Amino acid sequence: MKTYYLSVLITLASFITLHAQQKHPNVIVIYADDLGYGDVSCYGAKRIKTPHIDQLAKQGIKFTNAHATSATCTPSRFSILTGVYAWRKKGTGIAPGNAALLIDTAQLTMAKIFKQTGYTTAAIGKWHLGLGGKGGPDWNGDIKPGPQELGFDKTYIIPATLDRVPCVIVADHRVENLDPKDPITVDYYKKTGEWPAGKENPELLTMKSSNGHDNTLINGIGRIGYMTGGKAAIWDDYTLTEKLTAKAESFITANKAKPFFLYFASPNIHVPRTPNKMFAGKSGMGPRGDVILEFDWSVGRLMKTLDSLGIANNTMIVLSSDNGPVIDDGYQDEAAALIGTHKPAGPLRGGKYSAFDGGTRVPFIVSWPSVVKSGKSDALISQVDLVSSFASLLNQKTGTIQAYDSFDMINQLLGKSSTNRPYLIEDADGLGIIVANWKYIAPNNAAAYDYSTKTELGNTKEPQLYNLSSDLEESKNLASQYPDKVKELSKKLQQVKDEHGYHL
Ligand code: NG6
Ligand code: CA
Repeated sequence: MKTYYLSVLITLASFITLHAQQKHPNVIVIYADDLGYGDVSCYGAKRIKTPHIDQLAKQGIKFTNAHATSATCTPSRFSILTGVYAWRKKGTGIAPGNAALLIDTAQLTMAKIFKQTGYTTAAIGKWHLGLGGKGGPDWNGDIKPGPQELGFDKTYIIPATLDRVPCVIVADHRVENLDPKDPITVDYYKKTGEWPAGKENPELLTMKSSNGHDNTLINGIGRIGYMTGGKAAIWDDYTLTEKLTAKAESFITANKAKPFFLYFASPNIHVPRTPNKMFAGKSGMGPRGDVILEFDWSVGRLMKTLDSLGIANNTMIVLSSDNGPVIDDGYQDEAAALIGTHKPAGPLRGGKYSAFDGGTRVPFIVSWPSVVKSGKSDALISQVDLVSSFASLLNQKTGTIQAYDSFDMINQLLGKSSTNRPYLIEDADGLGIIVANWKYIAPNNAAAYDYSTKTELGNTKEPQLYNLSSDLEESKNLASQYPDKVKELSKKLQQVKDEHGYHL
């Protein structure tokens, strides 16, 4: 009899633990930079193999119609973290490296949702949402407000992008390894200090620019913006992913016993592409392909760490990218010459910076082995939805005032529903809207083509209407054929803009 009760108790206890765990899984958002819809093998890439990402897709759900909110980085990051479209707020375009923090500290964020539920939270990797108060960051003092004032307990970040100064890591509120006797100065308008610039000393370059990127030379690579000082703090481009991955692994290990949330924003595969020697030359596609391998490796490392700690089953991983792919983004790194038959945007038209789907439709994978069954989902979903979906998972209210552009799509994320978002907004130079299989791009005066990146930007002075189910490549503008559809979608777009304001 005794054994009977004991076994009932044990079963009950393990049921309760499992249930508690399933309510509070660890959550990792792995956010790649400029990784295209067609850049990973589970989304159709043939010339490049991404076994770890493929494994994640195999054990979880591969979304085919998931979008970043914008075709560039800063606005997409603003939206994924706040649940609000960046185009509603002025000054949320690609941020210089000395921009002030772009998110109001009173704003609800993804990190706050987890923190309020008792999670330990961390942001590791690329930030690119500004730092510091009005006037920007004090690189030599306490750098705040920043991610820590937005709900992240621990932070270890690249302030802006790999190609923007200062090329230093900010650990919590301080520049890591900064020698106070060698203070940092940053200027985005004029040269500061004596460090050579690519423009003046091209003979010192180890990687030549193809467009811009001719200001201060750091590690032989011309950057955007000028800096001087902080020599001991300068990162090593070639081992940066390795370093950030190790940091993420220690965070996971240190918090294995209680729920954690990790926002791991990889610097891959943005320019300058500087693969670790483990990957240099391995893809046969030059540095662009090599850093895809590097990204895949870092994903694998995180998965292995979870496995070895016995917490993989109860960890939810969401993997995606901040915008679509670009081949030449301003450095001569052979990306175009070696691309061969590889299609970074897969079947989609356009890429980074573009209003076509190549700009925002990106890989999006959700894995949570103990809860999510393996599969594929064609549900229309936006990264802006993660805030409300996580809130719903944790039984929290986003308090309608805050993450107002974020829809609760937790059932779609967990594979329990494939219902589309009622509409989805894409932001490039102007706005576009998708409703079911129809996509409308509002007329706008920006250039239709960018000659430096060789990207079809998709801007025209005429309205554009595409049927994505029969014409995924957005090749046939049906606007004049379906004027009522154009009217309906442009009205819907205007209504969404008017609901909470806009500046675009
Ligand atoms: C562009 C840069 C590009 C990249 C991009 C931002 C030039 C010529 N081009 O202005 O290299 O840095 O900004 O990329 O300087 S993002 O992914 O962070 O949005
Ligand atoms: Ca990006």
